[in-house]
Amino acid sequence: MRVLVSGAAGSLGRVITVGLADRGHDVVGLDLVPAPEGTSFPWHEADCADADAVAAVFEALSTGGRLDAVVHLAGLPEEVSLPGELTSHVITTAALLDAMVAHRVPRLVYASSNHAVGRTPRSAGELTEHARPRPDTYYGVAKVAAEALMQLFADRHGIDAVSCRIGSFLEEPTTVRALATWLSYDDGVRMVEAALTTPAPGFAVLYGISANTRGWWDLEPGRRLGYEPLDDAEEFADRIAARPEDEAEAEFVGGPFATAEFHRPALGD
Ligand code: 15L
Repeated sequence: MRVLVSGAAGSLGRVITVGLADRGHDVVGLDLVPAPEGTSFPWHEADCADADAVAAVFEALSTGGRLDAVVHLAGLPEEVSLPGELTSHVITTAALLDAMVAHRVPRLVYASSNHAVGRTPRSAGELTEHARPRPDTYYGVAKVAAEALMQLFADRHGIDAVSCRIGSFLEEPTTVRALATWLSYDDGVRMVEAALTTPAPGFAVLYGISANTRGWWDLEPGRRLGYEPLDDAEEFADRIAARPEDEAEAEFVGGPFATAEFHRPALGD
């Protein structure tokens, strides 16, 4: 498939682009910054929050053949202000979806986050795809809104849009929480490839974690889309020291983002 990957220079992007290229996909990188040294696929520098810049990238790409999908990984990975989060996650998703409609690109795979449902208490039991939006931060609010946009464009324009609510995408888990929420690099590539290739998903949500022994997020929605995780954080368990924060981080899906440390006004300081 010919796939445009936004946020290609980011922590997710660097892994996913190489993984997809290794699996034979024709990857095109898109980021605010130049391609990392040694990048062997085409690259466009643009801000995904700038709709005109995004439209220009799609226009340039249209001369090189059909684009089959967009993998949208661009966006701040942490909590900033509400306006900052909305720009970073909602406006970028909107700019890409508008360009996809204009150029008849049929599929979007999105790096959403567990923080869209991060305030769901652990005591509620298994976290399923039907968990209602329950963000833990403005970051989570923006992920919820980006998912809503995907649903809207799926309904209005028939775009297949798979939202991957990712856990902790790390080389290895480093906290007790991550023993449950870890997404390994290899499983991350498997997840994105499944979301790209599964037939006609419409709008769908999956939980992006590995097959962690301690996981409590439902893996079935991903399996239905062809995502079969193979790694398990448990192999790292004996290297992880307990911390005083572990208990509070275990209370809600979003871990530290759901604690009082992140409480702040929606607007202003
Ligand atoms: C995310 O979505 C964030 O981008 C990252 O900073 C971590 O908080 C991660 O989730 C997580 O929940 O571990």
